[in-house]
Amino acid sequence: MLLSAFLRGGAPLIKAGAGLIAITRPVSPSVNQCQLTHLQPNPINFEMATYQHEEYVSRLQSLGLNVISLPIEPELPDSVFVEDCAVVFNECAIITRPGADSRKPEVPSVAKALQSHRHLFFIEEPGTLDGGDVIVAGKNVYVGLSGRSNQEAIDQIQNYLELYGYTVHGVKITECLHLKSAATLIGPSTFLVNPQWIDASQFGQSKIITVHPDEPNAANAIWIADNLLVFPSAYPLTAEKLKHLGYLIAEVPADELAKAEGAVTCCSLIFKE
Ligand code: CIR
Repeated sequence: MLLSAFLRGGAPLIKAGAGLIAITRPVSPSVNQCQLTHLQPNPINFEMATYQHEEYVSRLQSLGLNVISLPIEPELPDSVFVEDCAVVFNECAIITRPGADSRKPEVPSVAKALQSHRHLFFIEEPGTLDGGDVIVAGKNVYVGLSGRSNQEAIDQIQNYLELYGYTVHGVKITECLHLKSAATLIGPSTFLVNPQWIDASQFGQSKIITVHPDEPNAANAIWIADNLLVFPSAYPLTAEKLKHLGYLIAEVPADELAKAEGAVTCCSLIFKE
């Protein structure tokens, strides 16, 4: 891995994303018709959302990731949230069957983009799965039993991944859209968690870091490598805590797409080349 140090915004970061691909897709102009589960409609400024998304993409590029941008999907309001369409492992990828019907047409273009990189497995009816419900921690795969992802999908994932030695765990969450709203992996065995939305004992003996209680949405971070995180700039108290713990933080503006219940992990599919 290339570890060339560089300076941006005064903070020393490392180009730790070399050797990683990130699939992204621009914000759809119909984003205001997005699915909403826990939020009331709040007008999304398309130009601002696009600007913030471009900042996100350029930050991934500056960290060394090879970004593949899929064509815009003007008719699919939630199509910027590519994370929900697939889960990519080192050995294969699982193409999801999103829980919201309006999101199912987002999947084929993501599958097409992945087919030259991984062997593909597909979640079949009656299984439903959003990629935002899946955390891969080594050979443990945690799947949120949310309003979008069901036990049938978990059974199919277990079946596909047994071959590669993974163990799949169904995880209970409350009051949030996806497992990754409540928790993300920020180290080989370290989770950033909002304990109001998940009982972290479900992650076994892992190390747990909690978000600041005033920032319930701050548990969604992208762990690139080593101790480097891509983190939404809207959560300064949790960011400060993480910096004190030794994390390097690449902060990105993400508040416009937060009105669509999206966070930083949702906007990319990141995997080893
Ligand atoms: C939805 O409800 O499906 C979108 N409005 C937000 C999806 C966010 N995706 C994610 O957290 N992985």
